[in-house]
Amino acid sequence: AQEKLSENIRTNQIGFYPPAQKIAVVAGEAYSEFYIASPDLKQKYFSGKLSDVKRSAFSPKPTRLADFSAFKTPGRFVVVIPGLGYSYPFEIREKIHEGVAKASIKAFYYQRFSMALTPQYAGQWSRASGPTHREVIVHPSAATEKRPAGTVISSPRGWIDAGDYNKYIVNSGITTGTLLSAYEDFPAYFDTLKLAIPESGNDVPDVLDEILWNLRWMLTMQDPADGGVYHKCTNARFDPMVMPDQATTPRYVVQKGTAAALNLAAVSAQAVRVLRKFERQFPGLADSCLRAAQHAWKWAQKNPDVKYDQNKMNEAFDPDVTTGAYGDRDFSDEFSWAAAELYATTKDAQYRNAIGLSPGALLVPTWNQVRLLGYYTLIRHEKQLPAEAQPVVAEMKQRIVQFAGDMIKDVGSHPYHTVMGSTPKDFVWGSNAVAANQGILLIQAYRISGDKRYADHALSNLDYLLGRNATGYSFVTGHGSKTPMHPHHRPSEADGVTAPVPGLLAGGPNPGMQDKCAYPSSIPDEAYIDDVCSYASNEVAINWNAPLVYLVCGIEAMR
Ligand code: G3I
Ligand code: 9MR
Repeated sequence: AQEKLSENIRTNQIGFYPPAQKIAVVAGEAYSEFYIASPDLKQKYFSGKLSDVKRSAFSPKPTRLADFSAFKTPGRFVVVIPGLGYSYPFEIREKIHEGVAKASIKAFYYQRFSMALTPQYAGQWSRASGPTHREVIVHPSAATEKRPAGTVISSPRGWIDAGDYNKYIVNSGITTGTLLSAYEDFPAYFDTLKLAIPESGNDVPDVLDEILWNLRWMLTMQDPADGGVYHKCTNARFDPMVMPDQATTPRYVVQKGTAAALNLAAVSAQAVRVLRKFERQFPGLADSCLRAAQHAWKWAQKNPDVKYDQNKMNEAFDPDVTTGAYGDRDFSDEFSWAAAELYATTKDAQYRNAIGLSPGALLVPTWNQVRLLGYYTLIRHEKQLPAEAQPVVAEMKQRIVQFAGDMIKDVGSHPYHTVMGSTPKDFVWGSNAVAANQGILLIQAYRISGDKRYADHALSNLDYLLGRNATGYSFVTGHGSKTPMHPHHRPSEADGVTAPVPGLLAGGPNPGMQDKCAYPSSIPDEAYIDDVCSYASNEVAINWNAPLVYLVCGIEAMR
């Protein structure tokens, strides 16, 4: 029969390592057989039966699985379901995710403020520099005696947060921390990874050069007089869909807050450990970071509950600021994370006492929940920590492995056979970062326990992001056959280039649908639309790309 391409056969659109688990998911229950063929369908290689029917509690759509893990031959293939059609092509080979790995980090280069992207490094996505942010205004909400409202300060560099042209300390925190953790966990992998960025010629790993672009900005957000940290560097209202060089409305630094101080403390304390190895290239920077971290920590101790409440701020001060709030209200996890980073760096007992062990259930990290970042750090540096820390670290290890065990328990009955989507609660704004952060947790559990099942499930969450999901999209721009073409990303929309900036992870299914765009479905795992209108499902964000970096680079590194 003449088979057709079917979007109802969903699998990783990039491909598989030869020995890895290989699964395609078939939407519907009408078919029972599958085979693996060459993309022109002329060669048939492997055949099998589909699994029994899987159903989730939150979707009426049944699925069956095609498991071709036993097929290990390198090459380019499709999955064929006789009568239904064939899948997008994929490859089987070693280093299969290397392209996505590099692109996921290079995406940060494309997000840089304060510099032009030249054709040499940015190809068709080259663009003029936006404003350098060397003249940023102190908003009345942030006024002090030394820096009264209207004072001009310099706050250059940093990454564009997402689809909008602002810089938020809270979101930079988890992003930069996650990238530093990727480097700390897999240094040998990153030491030789070349990304074709302007700094590629220096003798510093490219990923570290990229991280420093943002870290140096974060340091400018600290008020040297008191150690407090401004919540964000932003304009008053979101820019229209223009290129960065047209994002010229005034930028402000706004109110200091506890979350901002602790995010800077955590990230700069962590950076000290990495930068000590590059003292020759960056003389004094590690020391500056440590001073900044300690100063911010002290500010947070004196100001332990300063929330960023944008509405309240707007009642008291002009101009009103209506850009992203990142308004956390609970700082216990930020205290724990910052204390853990300061402790791992300094071994000073005052910080150990502030780490605490949360009695509640562990939570997968997100911008307002960072407790596990501290656990990961202490576990990573366990051997260098004083004896007094060992019992706490032992308990953290045990709890992470237990959490991972709970995560994978019922995967066998899930429609997409991934940890991601076990519960409809996974489908929040930025759900793809939930998948990636679950992947990080599973990798941590694997590193702690040596139990390979955790690494396999981390990989299947990557399969989810690259196409084995209920939308049928590979969510990384430019990587896969069906990928987002219209992300809510101002440069991609305004640059006149058909292809969006590559390597960016779209937000993903979000039944909240806060943008009120014309979603094709409101079922939690399908509530996604590839439309520039959709900032709630199709924006990109640095805190979503960073866990993708960790997941895909970690997996490549571990092979
Ligand atoms: O905290 C509540 C929780 O108690 C409740 O159970 C849950 C139910 O939906 O909602 C939780 O609040 C959510 C909040 O994120 C915290 O997770 C909100 O519904 C949700 O709308 C909110 O979404 C955030 C969104 O901004 C709107 O504020 C996203 O996490 C955040 O990633 C996103 O970030 C934006 C920036 O503001 C601006 N730049 C772009 C960036 C990405 O879209
Ligand atoms: O473009 C904005 C996006 O970056 C934010 O994540 C999102 C939520 O805060 O808001 C977007 O801006 C929209 C605004 O909130 C409402 N009017 C339409 C804007 C999108 O063009």
